[in-house]
Amino acid sequence: MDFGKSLKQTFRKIAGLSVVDRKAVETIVKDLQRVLLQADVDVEMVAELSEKIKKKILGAKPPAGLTLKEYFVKMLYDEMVGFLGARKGEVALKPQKVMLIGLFGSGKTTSAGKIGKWFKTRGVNPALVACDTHRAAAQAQLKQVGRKVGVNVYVKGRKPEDIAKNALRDAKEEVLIFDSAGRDALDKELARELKNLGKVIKPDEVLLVIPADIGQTARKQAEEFNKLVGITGIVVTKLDGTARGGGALAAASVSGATVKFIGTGEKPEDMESYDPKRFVSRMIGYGDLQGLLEKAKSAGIEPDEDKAKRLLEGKFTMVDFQEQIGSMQKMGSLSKVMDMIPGVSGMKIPKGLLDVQEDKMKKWKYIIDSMTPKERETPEIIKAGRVKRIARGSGTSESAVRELLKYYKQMQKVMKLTKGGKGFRRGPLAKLAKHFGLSGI
Ligand SMILES: Nc1nc2c(ncn2[C@@H]2O[C@H](COP(=O)(O)OP(=O)(O)O)[C@@H](O)[C@H]2O)c(=O)[nH]1
Ligand SMILES: [Mg+2]
Repeated sequence: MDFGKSLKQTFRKIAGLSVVDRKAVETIVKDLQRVLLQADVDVEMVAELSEKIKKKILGAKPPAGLTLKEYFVKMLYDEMVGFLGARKGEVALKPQKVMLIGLFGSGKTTSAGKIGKWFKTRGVNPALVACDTHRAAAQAQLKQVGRKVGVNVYVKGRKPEDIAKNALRDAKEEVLIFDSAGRDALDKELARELKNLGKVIKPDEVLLVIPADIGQTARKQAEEFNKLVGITGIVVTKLDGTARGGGALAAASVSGATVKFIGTGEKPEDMESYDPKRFVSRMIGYGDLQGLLEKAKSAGIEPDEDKAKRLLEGKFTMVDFQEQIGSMQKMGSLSKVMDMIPGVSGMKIPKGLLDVQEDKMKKWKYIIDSMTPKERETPEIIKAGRVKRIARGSGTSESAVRELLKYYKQMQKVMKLTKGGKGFRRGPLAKLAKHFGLSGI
């Protein structure tokens, strides 16, 4: 099973714990160890992390507003983020020279095209330079890659240094990405070739390309390359095709180098700048858990067990809706909030539901204020006569009242969907969602 799926299950197990005692923590840590070892993470690193997690959770006093279990989830999330990358991999969007190095088949040529596309879609004009003269078809391959993503490829010259020199002289593009030759291992010959090429290029970035399937060996490779030729960062490719991606990322992180890009497929668009937070969030399917925890805090939303229970039972009234509107206003746009809620982020929600404007929400608040308590509890009784009265009382229009009622009905439908949805009503994530009083959205 792949790393992301197994890790997600471990998080679900935490959310499903009835008590967080020593035994429960031991079980979770064992589970995590199995997941990490399967991903080819170094044994010592696994042992170290296990001890750290145990120490942090046993006898811990959770911060205000979080239960011990929620704290456990958040702590493990933070630890995983740190484990899979000390830093976010930022590559500046500015004119620069990027040199790609690495062994045979690691994905240099493919990555050159992908990184070119990455710059291009961000408005910085790139070109590729074909400095691999070692393999016969290498230049033709790069040309093809360049055609695919619609960027120039410079090939003039016989030796790698000459090709680089010519490109540096001729190219008008803002970013130059230099492809280079690999070998089966980092031998003297390759080291010398890369050093010479580096002297000519004077690159701003030297990115070592490493395939994820080499797992923990990534550390040794990164250290060796760094010692012999110097690197500014790592590109981890082929994360899509292996269960060992976690091991490779963790190993790259301890080598001291920053992973700047990750390759997640063979297509030109399958490359992204690496953000460990986003990577872990996406893997465990929590949306941006961190962001939600922080936002919920700053918005001062207190857990409301009663309300949450009612919502989870599918009793969703205008009163709940009114409260939700209040929460939404505090937390920003509804779509932002939705993205961050466990169990909801992956759900199909009618698009219109998310595009409610601020001023509309305000209007709706006035409208609900103008309803009688009975109307709020059973909005179905609001027919033409009541619509007129409410419109007048709230200083809005009848069409605004009708629109709100329609929206409310749609919301109820979504509620019914979430009721049956996995991991939301009954699932282990429900509790966490409850904490935010947002379970009904
Ligand atoms: N699935 C997958 N395949 C990749 C990825 N990156 C590169 N490849 C494949 O790996 C093989 C070697 O890539 P190439 O760029 O020629 O490696 P190079 O020798 O370092 O230049 C090719 O078949 C690529 O299509 C990736 O992120 N995912
Ligand atoms: Mg190549």
